[in-house]
Amino acid sequence: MGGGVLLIVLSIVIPIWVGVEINRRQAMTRADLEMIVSASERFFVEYGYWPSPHMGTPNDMRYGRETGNDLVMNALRAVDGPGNEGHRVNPNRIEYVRLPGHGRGRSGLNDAGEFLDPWGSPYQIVLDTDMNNTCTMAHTIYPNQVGVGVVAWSFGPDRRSDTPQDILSWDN
Ligand SMILES: [Ca+2]
Repeated sequence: MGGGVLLIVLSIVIPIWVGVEINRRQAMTRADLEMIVSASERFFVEYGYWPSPHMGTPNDMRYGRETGNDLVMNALRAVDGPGNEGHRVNPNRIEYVRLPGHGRGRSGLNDAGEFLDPWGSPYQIVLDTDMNNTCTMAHTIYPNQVGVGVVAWSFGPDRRSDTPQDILSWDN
């Protein structure tokens, strides 16, 4: 195959591959967001509170920004660690999620136990810690989410929040 032909073939194949890879990561992300929400809701059914050491905190807690999402994930994973020391938040030690380690192009846990999306950014999670049946959204363009106790989102391929590439657990 001549070099020119090879370049033409690559110029066609590489964009297709990039598109397939983005779709694959977005699908993985949507599944992760659904898992975070459904696991948190099952946790709530069991305990009557959200998987957080901050229940009672006004204005609701956001995880993945100033406070790591490992505090939520440790409770959901039944891990004795930050946020769930001595299994105090999940005393029945129910394992709501089981997650692999983070890898290139693959979501999972980093060494600190934070749940990262396929692009390496921590998932953002807001829990209704003041129990007023609304997730108050702080430091974001997104409006408060009424009638839900947990929302989550990913920064998406650009690794920045509040951009059109964000992937949301709710219908915006
Ligand atoms: Ca609230």
